[in-house]
Formats: sequence, structure tokens, C-alpha cells
Amino acid sequence: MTSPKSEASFYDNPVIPGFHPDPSVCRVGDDYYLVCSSFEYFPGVPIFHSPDLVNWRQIGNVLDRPSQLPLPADAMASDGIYAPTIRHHDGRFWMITTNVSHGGNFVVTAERPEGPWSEPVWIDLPGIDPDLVWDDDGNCWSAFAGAHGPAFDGVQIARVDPEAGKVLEGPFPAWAGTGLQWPEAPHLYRIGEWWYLMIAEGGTERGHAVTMARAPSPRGPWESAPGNPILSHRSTSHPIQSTGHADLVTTPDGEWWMVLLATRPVGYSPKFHVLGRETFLTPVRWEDGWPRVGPVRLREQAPGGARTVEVAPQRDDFDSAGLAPWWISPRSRPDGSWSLVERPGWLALHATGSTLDEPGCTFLGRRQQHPESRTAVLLDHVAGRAGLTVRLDEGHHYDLEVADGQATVIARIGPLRTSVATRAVVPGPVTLVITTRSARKWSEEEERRAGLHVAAPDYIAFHIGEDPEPLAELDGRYLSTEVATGFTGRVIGMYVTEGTAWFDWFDHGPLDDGPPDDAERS
Ligand code: 6LW
Repeated sequence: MTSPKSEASFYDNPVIPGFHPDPSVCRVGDDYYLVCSSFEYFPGVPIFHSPDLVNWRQIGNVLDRPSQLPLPADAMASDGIYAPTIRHHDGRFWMITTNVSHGGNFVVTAERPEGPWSEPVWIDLPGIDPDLVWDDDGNCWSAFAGAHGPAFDGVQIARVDPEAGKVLEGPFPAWAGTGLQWPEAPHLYRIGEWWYLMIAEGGTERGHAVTMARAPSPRGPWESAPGNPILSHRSTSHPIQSTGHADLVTTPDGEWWMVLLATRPVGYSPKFHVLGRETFLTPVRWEDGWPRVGPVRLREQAPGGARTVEVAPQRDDFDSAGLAPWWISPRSRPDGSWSLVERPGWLALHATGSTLDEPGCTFLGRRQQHPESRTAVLLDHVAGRAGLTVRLDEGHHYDLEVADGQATVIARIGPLRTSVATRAVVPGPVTLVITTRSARKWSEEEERRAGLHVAAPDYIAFHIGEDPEPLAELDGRYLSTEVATGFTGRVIGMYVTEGTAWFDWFDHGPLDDGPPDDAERS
């Protein structure tokens, strides 16, 4: 149910919060479609629809069959599917991306954006971040980030047949950027008399930048934009950082917009980010034949025609025939490890023998989408070991686990695994709650007694039922990309490592009670 539509004059960034990096967007008539990287998670390449570039709804996943997403059981965290490109041409949707764990670059197509998408057509292009664009003669060109190294550290271009997966010409070196490290994320656009090549360089962390060149043809010669980088927040104190990996789109009225990845670091020096790289939107204006962009703002003037709509409820009662598209699992979701029919209205998860510390554990989760969030589940289990966890990967997760009639908070940080707190609970259905909060500070009295300033810029609290007193509170820093490294972001989900567990509902949304003030806690 959404509220009556009203003209939105502003929108808030990120437009797709949570770990949704490397966005690529296209428009078909009045509708926009956007895809993101998904790495080791299955299903892969989430696809979103928007009527206005501001309000996005996930309509499925492009790679929703194991045959489209072969991932070795031991695929490393943050491997798998890197950056995708989505385009619409000749009445079809085209998506090209890279499976760095199996096979490399491939293309899938679909008549409708929600699918079904085709089986992969593998294409013998090296490198990552492949793009697709067609010229007026029907030739298809693909720019991609060449394998970094002495041969050519930059973007290459090839003329391809994406239907057959053939390389028809090239690849040949195109442009190596302005000299920053890691030239990647290329997108080619035919605009007026020019071919524009937009890339990211500087690396996907704080040095990230968007740069651009143009040429009379995809074969070059490439002229670097006089104002490069056309966008970067590097070396600024801006609350939005790592701006890069962008794609351009026009509205039906001819406005130019850019989607890009960026992060929202928290804390002090050094800052850290926990939601991964998120999808942001920013306006583009053209001056003297080159785009001018940024700075990217947390609140921005909306595109013409944007509407204010209610955010869809984030609670899942598991009373549908299938799983909602935002549910993801690392590497695979084996048949038999989950069911929505064994106990109508309940999700059943069956252990596979693996634990959260290794690939193969039965886990179903969704991206954490709010810096301050509350996630709750109702768990019923007769015997076994199950719970709710917030994870970055097998080496970095905090678990609220129920087994043998007790609830235990467990912290796994790299090689260290610690049971933090335990409390007996009544066997039978129990509500597990994980909240992520910011700016947990000691009281002045606590700081005075300890003689030092202490703060947890991001922390995670674990509650049983509606107990206001947490079973434990853990520092969120250890579940950040700066600690875990990698390309993903926090995912919060249900798991079982012994026996079977039933979950009646799962609710994830912004924390509505705000961070507890010290008075509540002292
Ligand atoms: C992606 C590359 C990058 O392929 O990191 O931010 C890789 N840039 O373009 C994974 O996201």
C-alpha cells in the first residue's frame, strides 16, 4: 500500500541503501532499470525498477538459477559476480558481467526485466567490468577494464557479437585514465558527434574518482576531459566518500543523471563503513561539451516528475509461495535446505553440516539497509542450533544463537571466535532481536572513572524478546569493510547449523527508537 503520490522536490541519498555497488542503469520509455554487483551471493545481480530514478523497487535477480551463476563451493568471499552493465537494445534487455570465480565475462538477455533471463553466453574477453553499446550501424562495442599489469593498465575496447559471444575486432587499448591506479568501470556513450568513455580510477576506496575522455569513434583517439576528475570526494571531509563506478542516464525530458557507488563512513580517524558501497544518484549538467557533476549530496533536488511514495514494509511473514527477491545466501541455496511448505506460514531451514565459519552453511539473509536498524525474527526450534546473525563473511559475523534451551551471543572476528554472553530462555518460540546503532558513548561518569574518552561509533545490540536490556553489545567496527576487507557489506539473516529451525517472520527496518541516551543506560 503506498501513500497518495505527491510531487517530490527532494530525495535522499543513497537511493538504494545497503550493499548495492557498481550500479548500472538504463531507461526504456518512462521506466528505469538498475542492476548491481552481487559477488558470492545467490541469487545474483539484483534488478530494480523505478518510475523516477528516486524510488526503486527490486523486481527480481538476473541470475536466479544455479546454471546462470556457477560458483565453486569454495569461492572466496567477494569473488563471484563483479560489476554488471544493463542495456536495452533491439527490443531486449542485455546484461553483461564477470564471474571471476568461473568462466569470466558473459551476457544474458531477457524480453522482460523481471525475467526469465537467458542462460549465459560466455564471451572471450579478458578483464572485468564489461560494457555494451551499439552504434548506428548496429555494431556492438564492449569496453572493459583490462587485466592490470605491464601490458596495458587501462580500459580496452572490442567489437563483439554479444548474441554469439564472439569477439569480432580487437580488443585494443583505449584509454588508461589520468594516471590514478585501477582504471576500471568503463561505459561508452554515443552523444552527438562524440563517443564518450567514462571510467572510475583511484581504487574503490577513499581515492575513488570518475573520469572521462571522448573520441570521434570507439577506435579513438581519446581526448581526456579538461576538468578530470569529473567527480571525486577524495581528500574531502564530505560525509559521502569513495564516489565512483558511475553510469549515465537521461530522463524523458532530457535531464542527465548519474548513478554511482559511494560509502557513508562513520566514526573518527580512521573512519569505517559497514553498509558496503551503496547506490547514489546525482544530477549532471553539460558545459562546453563535457559533463559537470557533484558534489554528491545526501539530500538533492529531485528529478522532474519524482514522486513521494511510502517505503514498502520490510516484514516477511513467509506466507507466499516463494521467497522475496531480496533474500540472498552465500554461493548457493541447496534444494532441501529451506522450505515454505513444510509448515505453512513458516520458513523451515535445515542444517547442511556446515557452520557460519565456512562455506555451505544454511543461511538466508538480506542486506542491512539502515545505519541504525532493528531486525527481529520469531524462531521456533525443537532441537538443534540456529539463530540470527549479522555477517560480512565467514570470518566476520556476530550471532545470536539458540541451542539447548539457551541463547548465546557469539563473535567471530577473523581467527578469533568468542562466546560473549549466554542466557537461558524458555524452550519454544523466541523472538531474537539485533539492533545496529551509532554513537554509543560512555557516560561522563564512566569516562571519568576510566580516565579516557571511549566511543563506539557503530555498535550492535542483541536482545531476547522485548527485553529492553541487551544480552550483549558488540563494537561494529569489526563488521566493517575496513576490518574484513572485500567488496560486500553487512547482511543480516537466519541460519541453522544443527537440525531444523522454523522462522515465523523476519522484520528489518530503520531503528525507530533512536540511540539510547546515556540516561537510559547509566
Ligand atoms: C568492480 C570494479 C570496482 O568490478 O570494484 O569499484 C570491483 N570498482 O569496478 C568490484 O566492485
